[in-house]
Amino acid sequence: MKIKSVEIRTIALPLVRPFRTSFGTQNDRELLLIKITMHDGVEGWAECVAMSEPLYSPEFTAGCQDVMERFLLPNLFAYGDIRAEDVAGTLRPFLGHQMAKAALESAILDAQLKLEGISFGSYLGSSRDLIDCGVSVGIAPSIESLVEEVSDYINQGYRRIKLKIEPGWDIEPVSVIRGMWPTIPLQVDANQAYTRNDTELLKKLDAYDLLLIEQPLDEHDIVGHALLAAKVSTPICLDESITSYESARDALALKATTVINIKPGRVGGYLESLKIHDLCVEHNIPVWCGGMLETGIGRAANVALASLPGFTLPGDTSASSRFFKRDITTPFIMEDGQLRVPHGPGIGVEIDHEFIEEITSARKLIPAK
Ligand code: NPG
Repeated sequence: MKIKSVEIRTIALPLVRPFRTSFGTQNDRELLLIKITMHDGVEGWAECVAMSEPLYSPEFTAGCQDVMERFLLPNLFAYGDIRAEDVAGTLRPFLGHQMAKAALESAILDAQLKLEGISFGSYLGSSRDLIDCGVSVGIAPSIESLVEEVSDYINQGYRRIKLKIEPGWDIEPVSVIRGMWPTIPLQVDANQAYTRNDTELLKKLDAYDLLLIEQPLDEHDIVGHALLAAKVSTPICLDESITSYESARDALALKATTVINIKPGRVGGYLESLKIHDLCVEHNIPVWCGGMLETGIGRAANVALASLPGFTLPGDTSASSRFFKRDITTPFIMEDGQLRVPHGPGIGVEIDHEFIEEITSARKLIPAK
C-alpha cells in the first residue's frame, strides 16, 4: 500500500462526569484522530491516545501532531509501499513518541485489514467473541458519591471495579467498597502517587483482597516496585513503566510486576502489544487491557486485543456510555458485563462522520509527497 494523504483532526468530546485521578481532572477528552488514505482508495482510521497535557505520559496532543508532521510522516511517505509490520522498524530512529507512532501504525493496519477483509481480532489472534468489562472509578468528592457511582456500575453489570487512589484517598474508600461488596473483583490504581516511604501504608491494602495495586510509584522506579512487591502480598501491576517489550521483559525479570496492564498507545502500537502479550503468556503472567478514555475507534481495537488468550483479567474496556453521551462510532454496549469483539474488516465499527465534523476543532490534510 502506498499512502496518498493523512488527515489529522483534533476533536473534543465532553465526558459524562469529570474523571479525577492522582494526576488531574478531565472534564472532556481532547484527542487526535488520524485518517490515512491509500492510493487504492482504502482508508484507515485510528486515534492518538495522548492527552492535551503531559500529565500521564510525556506525550500530549499538540506535541504528537508536531512529531508526526515533522518526522514520522515524511519517513512513512518516503518508505513507499508500506505495511503495518514495517512501521515500528522504519520509525525506530525517532526516539520515544510511542503514542504518536501507535496511532500511525494502527491507521495503516486498519487500512491494510480493510483491504484484505480481515478483522483486527482475527489478525491479532482473538480467542473469544465476548470480553469481560471492568470500569475505572475516579477519585470522588466524597465517600457517599463514590458508593453511589460504584453501585451504579455494579448494577449495570461491570465485572471488576478499579478505584483510583492517591495519598489521603486510599484505605478508607477501599475499605468501604470492599465492606459493601465483599466478593466483587476489586483493584486500585495510584498513577505513581506514592513513594518508597509509603510501604507501610500500602501494606495495609493487603487486608482487602485486591486483585492488584497498579503503578504505585514513579514510572522510573522499577527497583522501588520490586522492593515493594517483596513486602506486600497484593500483586503489583505496572502501567506507566511499561513502554515497550524490553521494559516489560526487564520488569518481569526484576519481579517488579507480576501482572501487566497493556495499553497499545503507551507501548507504541498493537504489534508491540502482541509481543508483550506473548512474553506474558510464556511467563504465566496475567495480562489486562488498559484504557485511555478512548472513543469507539480506539476502543474497537482494544476490545479486539483484549480477546487474546493471555488477557485473563477484565480490562478497562468499558461501554461507550461510561465516558460519552454520544460516541463517534456505533457505540459499544455492554451485554451482561461483556462487550462483543467487532467482526468486520479492520477495526470493524461504523464511523459517525457527521458527529466527528461537529466536534472537530482543527484539521490538517497532509498529502504524501
Ligand atoms: O476506561 O478508558 C478507561 C479509563 C481507564 O483509568 C483509566 N485510565 O491511568 O489507566 C489510567 C487512566 C488514564 C486515563 C490514563 C486517561 C491516561 C489517560
